[in-house]
Amino acid sequence: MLTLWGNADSVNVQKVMWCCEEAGVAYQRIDAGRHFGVVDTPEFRALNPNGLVPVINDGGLVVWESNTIVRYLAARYASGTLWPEDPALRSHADRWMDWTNSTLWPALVPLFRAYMRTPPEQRDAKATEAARLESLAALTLLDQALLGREYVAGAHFTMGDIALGCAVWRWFALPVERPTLARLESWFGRLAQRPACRKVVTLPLSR
Ligand SMILES: N[C@@H](CCC(=O)N[C@@H](CS)C(=O)NCC(=O)O)C(=O)O
Repeated sequence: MLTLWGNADSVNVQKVMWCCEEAGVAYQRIDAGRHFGVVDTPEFRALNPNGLVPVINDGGLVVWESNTIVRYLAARYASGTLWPEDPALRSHADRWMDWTNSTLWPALVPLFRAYMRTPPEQRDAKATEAARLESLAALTLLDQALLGREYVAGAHFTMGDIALGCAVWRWFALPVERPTLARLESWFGRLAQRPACRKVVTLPLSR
């Protein structure tokens, strides 16, 4: 059975859990990261020298970096579904996975930290508003890209929706002003109907 290290409320760990659930991969999860610690132990650093979760061990193969894990699992266990076999289609899933880490998540992180990790009296209102606007700009771009698409790679749910959906859930779950982005909301509504998403992603955010 695959072993996954990481706390269940981590955005990056949720990508891996959601992928396993969709692909029907059985896994055991070991709490690590945040208040669970573990990530600074020599044993964990031998698995991931970065000291970050998620990490998996699948039959002796250790993999870290959440999007790499999702790609590995999709290619190995869900080829033709989560992993589009057509390279052109796959490039759409891939680009939104990379965009999640390069553009959307860096915009969302300060917003997430302000509301979930900072007491109200210590919040920097200006920086928080700047983060909201930056997140909104990124999500407006995504909303436009979803024109004529059910999912980010086209007509079918893929690994691209998993990585992106975990980050976008934070936007919807945070107590921020959200102008209507109709295509984004419809797309996320489709993701949120999936039992695997409801089981491991669309849960209350924890502080
Ligand atoms: N680029 C990495 C980032 C991993 C990351 O930042 N993980 C966070 C949790 S989301 C972490 O391990 N933080 C240290 C901790 O929780 O102790 C990935 O996508 O896997």
